[in-house]
Amino acid sequence: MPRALGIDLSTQGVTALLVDTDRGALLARARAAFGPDFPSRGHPEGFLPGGASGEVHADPLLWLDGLQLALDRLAQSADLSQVAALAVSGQQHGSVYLADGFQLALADPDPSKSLAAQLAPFLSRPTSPIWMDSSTVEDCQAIAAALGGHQAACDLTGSAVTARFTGPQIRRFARLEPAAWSRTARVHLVSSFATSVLAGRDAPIDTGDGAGMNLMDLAAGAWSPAALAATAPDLARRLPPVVPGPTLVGPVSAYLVARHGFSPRCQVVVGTGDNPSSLVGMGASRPGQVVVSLGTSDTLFAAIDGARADPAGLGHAFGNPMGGTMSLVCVRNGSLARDAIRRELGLADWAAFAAAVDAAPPAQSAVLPLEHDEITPRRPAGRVAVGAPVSGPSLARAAVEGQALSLRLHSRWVGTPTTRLLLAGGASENPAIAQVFADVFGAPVLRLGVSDSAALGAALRAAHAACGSSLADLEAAFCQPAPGIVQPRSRLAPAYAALESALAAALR
Ligand code: XUL
Repeated sequence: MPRALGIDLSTQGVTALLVDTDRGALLARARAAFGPDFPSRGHPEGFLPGGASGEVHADPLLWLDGLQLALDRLAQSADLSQVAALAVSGQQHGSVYLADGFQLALADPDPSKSLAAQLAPFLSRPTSPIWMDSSTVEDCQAIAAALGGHQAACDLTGSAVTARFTGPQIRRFARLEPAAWSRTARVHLVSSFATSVLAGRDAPIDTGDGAGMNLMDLAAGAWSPAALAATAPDLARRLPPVVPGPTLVGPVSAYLVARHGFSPRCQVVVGTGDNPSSLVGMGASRPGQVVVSLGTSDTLFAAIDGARADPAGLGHAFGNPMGGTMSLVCVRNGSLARDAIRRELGLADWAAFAAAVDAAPPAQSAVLPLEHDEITPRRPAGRVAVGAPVSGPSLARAAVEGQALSLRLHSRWVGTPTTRLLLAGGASENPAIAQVFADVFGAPVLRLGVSDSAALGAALRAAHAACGSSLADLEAAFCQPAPGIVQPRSRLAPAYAALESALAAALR
């Protein structure tokens, strides 16, 4: 009876999901939240408050403590000795810097002590920059110049040189802290770091997460010597190898066997980023459907045929863990902006917000609510309004329409028509928001029956790569949409097309 475990290390916590792939059943779920579960660490949202130059870092030792707590909690409701395979999904772009000797610390930790305590002496940088960091503007310019400009960088790596990506983060560190850089023997991503710890050996990076670094030749699925040279001295020897998604890393560590009760035969599959993992967990790893995930950040992603790059340099192309590539558009002002508008309008809860969206007439105006500086489109905080003037509670509808129209506009480079839209994330449960997305994209909207799509994707990847389960069977068992398809209202299409053009013009 193959049991597969998916572990998602997100910005705010760790979610572990155990599934039985024969019965198509979810067996157990456990979660550790970095803020509420570790109040004395003082990171209520899971990361360290922003620095003066846009730095946003997190504590990699808190990630390890969160991982252990989630496994302890999972062991209370499930027998971990029955787990046949596991894989990790990690928030993308975050990086961990380790000094020589870390391999030994990984291979032979003392089961009576925490992983964090034993790995702490091997951090050559005490904190990890994460995806919210925007401190690398100068480094992005330098890397882009060395690679022949942003367009050339995008053609090579799948993305223009992007502030939150790991390459620019590495360059800034090597430039500002050369002594610490010279002590750094290995740079890991969140996914490959956690995978290394679980497998007790230095793990590779997959092409899904590797493409979020501006260091990988996307078409070749290998590190690009030119990008490495443009980033930091002696980078090649500090990076683990890059491998395709279905690669086995080896059995779990002796530590996991002794401390958490895993079988020594449990296999670890290479980790990937949370967006590539969600692509699998949503049952969307083959082209044709588009996923919109409405969370702290809103993301839009889809499997794509061949390799493509966004000529505007805002969208990204990553490796698809199931083969080929995927697109990603990431918007920083997601739930944060919706929530700011809800509070501004004095709406007590999301039901009241949905009622305000429903009460206003559709496709009259669009407001792009940027509470913080935005990455897609690249703009300072502030609101961009098009169409009829907006007042009072109709701002709720105009803001959701503005967000949906902007995602539509900034994903047009992908080129594939949207046959159906899979909506995920907290706000997707709101029927009024789902209807706006159906109308704006002109496609039926479905919602996934199971939440935690990143952790689920990790479990399905583990079962596929290590237990030989077929992807089609796994999708049929775990990725069925919830009942109720939201159909688009085609009569609104011309008005939304006009608003999208107006928004494009206003953003130029
Ligand atoms: C994607 C991105 C975020 C992070 C955090 O490029 O920056 O979606 O993966 O979840």
